[in-house]
Order: sequence, then structure tokens, then C-alpha cells
Amino acid sequence: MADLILFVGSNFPFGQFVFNKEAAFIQVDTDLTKFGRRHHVDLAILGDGIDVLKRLVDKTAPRTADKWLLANKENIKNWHSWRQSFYEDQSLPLREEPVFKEINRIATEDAIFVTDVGNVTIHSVRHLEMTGKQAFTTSGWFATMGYGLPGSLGAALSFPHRQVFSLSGDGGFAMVMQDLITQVKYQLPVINVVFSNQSLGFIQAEQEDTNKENFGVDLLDIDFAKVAEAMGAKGFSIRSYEELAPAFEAAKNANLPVLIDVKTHSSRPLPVEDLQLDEDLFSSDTINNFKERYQVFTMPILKDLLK
Ligand SMILES: Cc1ncc(C[n+]2csc(CCOP(=O)(O)OP(=O)(O)O)c2C)c(N)n1
Ligand SMILES: [Mg+2]
Repeated sequence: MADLILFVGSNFPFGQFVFNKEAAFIQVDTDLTKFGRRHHVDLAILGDGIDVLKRLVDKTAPRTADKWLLANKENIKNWHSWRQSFYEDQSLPLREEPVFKEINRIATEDAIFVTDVGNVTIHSVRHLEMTGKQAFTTSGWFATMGYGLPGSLGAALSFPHRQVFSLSGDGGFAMVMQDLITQVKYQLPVINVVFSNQSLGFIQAEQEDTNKENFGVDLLDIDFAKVAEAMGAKGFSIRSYEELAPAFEAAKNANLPVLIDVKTHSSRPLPVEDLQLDEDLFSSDTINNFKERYQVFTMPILKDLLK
């Protein structure tokens, strides 16, 4: 649990579930109505986040890296190399990582990613290698499924000279797929990627977490590429690793709406908030099952890095 929280330009709506209520809280924002919304504030600074951070750095003296910082640096390095180790994974149905490798490969320096709601949000946050000039948006507070495709219309119309992706799950995409007609009507060159895991994946995971039987989460195997073609967009249906690169290459060069429907596996993303890897807390059976299930063999926990 953190004892100090530096909250910069954020309105993190789920903060109440994760913040230490006792922590000291410094909040920086350009909008004073945000102060104290998620946590009591000990120090409120009205100002631009980047500017305030720069000034704070100027006011402080450099210090040598301590054990905590070094362990965290090692931890984040391990995390990135773990997730990137699946970039070339060819197992079927495909994992999401090879798809993101392609998205990252063809994304322009200032591309806009409009992400739907579900496991697809978790994967996007983890695997988009953002350049700093790119933009990312999702339905953060209301978590509205069906945000991806309509959001991409707004992005493409507002920023006609930037590359726009919509990234959706099969559930979220099916709710709004008629909006492809608008992309076609105005010839908006959006690259729509659908992660078809034939599941309301996020809810499937939620049912597991709350000890419920899976109910109402299975989806049909729809050929979204054909749907796209029928509406006048270019469609690709991807079932194997080899098909990925050519489809994304074509999407990169197409000057019209494209839909890439990737048939993916339906396993949930690694639950980082509930790792079962600590020998002091879990039996070796539990740990081994967890490692096997999520293929996490090479990532020590932070506690071990701090030893
Ligand atoms: C409009 C709306 N309905 C229901 C939900 C609850 N919900 C959150 S994620 C999710 C499933 C998303 O499924 P899918 O789009 O296939 O993405 P996946 O999790 O499989 O990646 C549901 C039903 C919601 N957030 N918004
Ligand atoms: Mg799905």
C-alpha cells in the first residue's frame, strides 16, 4: 500500500477501490472541481501536469537509486520481456500478443487508438507500445461496450490526417457493427480490429472471480470480415499466424475502411491484481497450476526482487 499518492491530471474513477485511505495525497489538476473527488487531498496544486512535474523535479536534488527503485525497474523490465515473449507465438487459436505486434508495427507515430470495453481494453493497455504522440481513448468511467467503432468515426472525422484504429472484442463490435456503413459512406480509412474470442471474455473472468458458473457469455463464430465486405469495407478473416502480417500490411496501405477479424483464444489475460506466485501465501500446487495456466515461468515476483 502506498503511503504517498501523487495524482496528476487524473480522474481515476476506480481509485476508491485501490487507494490507501490513510495515504498522503498530492493532487495536480487544471480543473479545480476535480480536487478531492477520489481521495482527501493534503496538497492541491492548480496547474498543468507536465509543467508542475518539471518544476517539482527542478526543486529536488537527485538521489542515488535505492533497492526499491532498482527492484521496480527490474520488475517492469521482466514484465515487458514476459509479455513480448508471446509476440511470435503461433499457437492456435491465436493469442492477442501477435496481433498487437502487428498493430504496433504498422501504427504511425501519431496514430489514434479507440478501444472498446472488455478484455480487449486490458490487452490494449498492456501491449500498445505508445510513442507519446499517439492517442488512446476508451470509455473509462461508464465502461460502455460498443464504444470502439463509433469512437473511431469521431476520431477519423476530427483528425482526418491521422491514422485511426478501432480495437474491439466480438461482443462490443457486434453491438455497433452497422456503423461500418458510416465509415464506408464517408470513406474513412479506419483500421478496425476485432478480437473474436467467441466470448464476453471480461464477464467470463468476472464469473470465475465470483465463483459463478459461466452463464450467457458464449458468442457465435461470426465472420465479421464478410459482414464488412457486404457493407463495402475491406475484410480479412485471420485464423493463423501467417495470415496476420499480410492483412495488416494491406490495411496499412488501404485508403478505405478495413476490418481485420482475428479469431483468438478465450483464456483470460494474466490477472496481475491476483497473482498466485508467492510461496508464503500459496501452496506449490496452486503456484504451479497458476504458472501453467498463464505461462508465467520467467517472471519473479517483486518481493523476491527486493530480497
Ligand atoms: C453496454 C454494456 N453492456 C454490458 C457491459 C458489461 N460488460 C463489460 S465487458 C463485457 C464483455 C465484453 O466482451 P467482448 O466485447 O467480446 O470483449 P472481450 O472481453 O471478450 O475481449 C460486458 C458484457 C458493458 N460494459 N457495457
Ligand atoms: Mg469477446
